Amino acid sequence: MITGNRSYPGIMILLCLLTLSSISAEGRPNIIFFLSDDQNAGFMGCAGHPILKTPIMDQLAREGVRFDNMFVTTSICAASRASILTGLYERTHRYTFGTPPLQPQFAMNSYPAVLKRAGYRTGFVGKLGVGIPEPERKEMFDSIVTLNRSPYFKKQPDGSLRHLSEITGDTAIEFLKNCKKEQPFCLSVSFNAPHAEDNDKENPYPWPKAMDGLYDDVDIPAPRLSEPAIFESQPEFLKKSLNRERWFWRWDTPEKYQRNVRAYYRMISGIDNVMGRVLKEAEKLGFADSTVVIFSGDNGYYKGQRGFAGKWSHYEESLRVPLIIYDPRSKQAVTNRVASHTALNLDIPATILSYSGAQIPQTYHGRSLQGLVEGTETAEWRKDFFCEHLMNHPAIPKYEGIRDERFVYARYFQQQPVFEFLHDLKTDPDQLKNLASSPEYIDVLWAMRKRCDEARDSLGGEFKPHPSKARNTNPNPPEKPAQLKTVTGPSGRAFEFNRASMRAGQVPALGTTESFSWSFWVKLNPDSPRAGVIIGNRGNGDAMQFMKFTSHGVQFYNTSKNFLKITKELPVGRWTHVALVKDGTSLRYYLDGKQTAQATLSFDMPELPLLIGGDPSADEYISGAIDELRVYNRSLNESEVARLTENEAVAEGLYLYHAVDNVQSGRLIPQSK
Ligand SMILES: [Ca+2]
Repeated sequence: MITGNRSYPGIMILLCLLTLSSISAEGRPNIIFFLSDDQNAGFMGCAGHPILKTPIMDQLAREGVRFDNMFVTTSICAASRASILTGLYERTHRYTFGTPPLQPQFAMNSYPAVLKRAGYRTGFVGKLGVGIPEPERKEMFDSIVTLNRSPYFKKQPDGSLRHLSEITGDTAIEFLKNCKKEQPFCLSVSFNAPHAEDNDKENPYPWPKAMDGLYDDVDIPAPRLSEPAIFESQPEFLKKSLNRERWFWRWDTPEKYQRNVRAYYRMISGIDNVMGRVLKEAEKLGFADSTVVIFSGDNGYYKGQRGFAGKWSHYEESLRVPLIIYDPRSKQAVTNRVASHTALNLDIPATILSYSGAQIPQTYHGRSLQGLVEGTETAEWRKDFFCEHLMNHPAIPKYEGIRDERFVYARYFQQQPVFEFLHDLKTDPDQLKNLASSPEYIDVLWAMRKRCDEARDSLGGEFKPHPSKARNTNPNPPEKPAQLKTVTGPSGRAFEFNRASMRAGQVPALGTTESFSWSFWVKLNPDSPRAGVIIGNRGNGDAMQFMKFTSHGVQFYNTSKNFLKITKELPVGRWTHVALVKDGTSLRYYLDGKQTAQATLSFDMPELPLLIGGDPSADEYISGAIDELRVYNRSLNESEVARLTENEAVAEGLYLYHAVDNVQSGRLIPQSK
């Protein structure tokens, strides 16, 4: 029934050549840590999945140890990845979408920083997903190449398109080729796949070409727990949450469900294939018998169960992730095992450091799993763990809770009144009954509440909004004063951004035949390779439509399909006047009043909140100053653009105008004409 019989030969050889011993310098092993994005624990052949083909993951599990009670403490990319780097709970590291970057003391104790100090060559490839300022990055990584989706298919120098998973593999292989036997390495390979392309409702799961045809003939069974009554049993705030909203994007009709599940499976098989390529290269380079391989995921995933999509909430589908640890030096007697101990994303950095022999920082909340892998752990293991979700998002309710081996307690503490869940996994493994108000469970409820309070208080106390939140993720926030630094600009004062963004009104929908113009002065900070000006709603919720001006060019972005890039250098370190004129389907790009590029635009843009600045959580930010931002609802001609570079007013069609001379005591007053 399944077509596309594929084999991944590399690892077979890799895993058979383990008798020789040539561990790197001082006997310290190399480490390759693969992380997938939005893959629930069950989505692997070795975990019993009836359809998915994951031969490399399966082989690693056979030759290593698979943990079948592996959880994340916060089920979302940003916070979980920060926990994986730092060994800390979200409540302590305080990093998630929409917060300022990771604090330096946490970055400096992250596993790559410790390993680098210990003499390892540290590399990172793929989705970092955590805002880390440049100085700390340098202390963490000898080599870092961040790769982000949107779109998944990237144009190559020869004009062909290559899937991001393959590019991630190519880049990982490049890192390996530069490694030497004398210096141990730790390479973290963080895939973007199988995370959906959220802004593309038509084709949200683009898979690598190597997976074409796979699962074509498979009928995907309906998701478990998808009876409408199960969804209906949820409290209103979960029925209206993003878990439901995205279900309508992904899984709400049988046709969409079939198409999207197949595509999602191809993305998982696609990363499995790339893992095989990377491991084959490691073997070719002679690292096979000295390299510990770890595979995990950043959060679980609802694929239609309970009428939900995505992650975020407290159910098992959201919290459970894969974990496989393979050590080529392990004795055969301890391999091909499934460990049932409760393992956490927080344990990954302690585990990596333990393999390296480096000191595990005492501040880490997680523990090394090495003893469990080797079957030598003698200390008592955890019986429960704290879990939470603290991101500010209007459609993701915050919660905190405790999961032990029998009960799951979760309280959505910002509901009024606080909404509590209590599930008994022994009698109700599918968590269909909420026992929080059941008289027989009153003692359990009180005990779980107390345990939750203790854990919460030991990790940072009751949730408080971040004191210096970078941006408000509410799509309809009240206009808040933006605290901005002012500098001298080409016309009076200008405002300087550094990893901040500011909401400044709306830009109406831009139809293909309509005309518009943008004009502003910018001085990009030369020390910041990512510096750029983002105008649009990048990072503000899910839709991502924006114009981005960087030192390399302009991106006009609607979805991964509707994407236009003009490559033209924008000077850094000096004030430059930028104008982009949309004249129907034609785009003209002006620098300092001179037209430098032209492009044809063939898609619409919906109405945009005008957000000026970057998206630190996606590693995109502006570092530099902007002055005299004007948006016109018509196309400007060349002489009008020239007049703007002389700071002469061009009033006709001026739709929105921000001059920083309106800033009073750090408060920007939007002005529109
Ligand atoms: Ca994720």
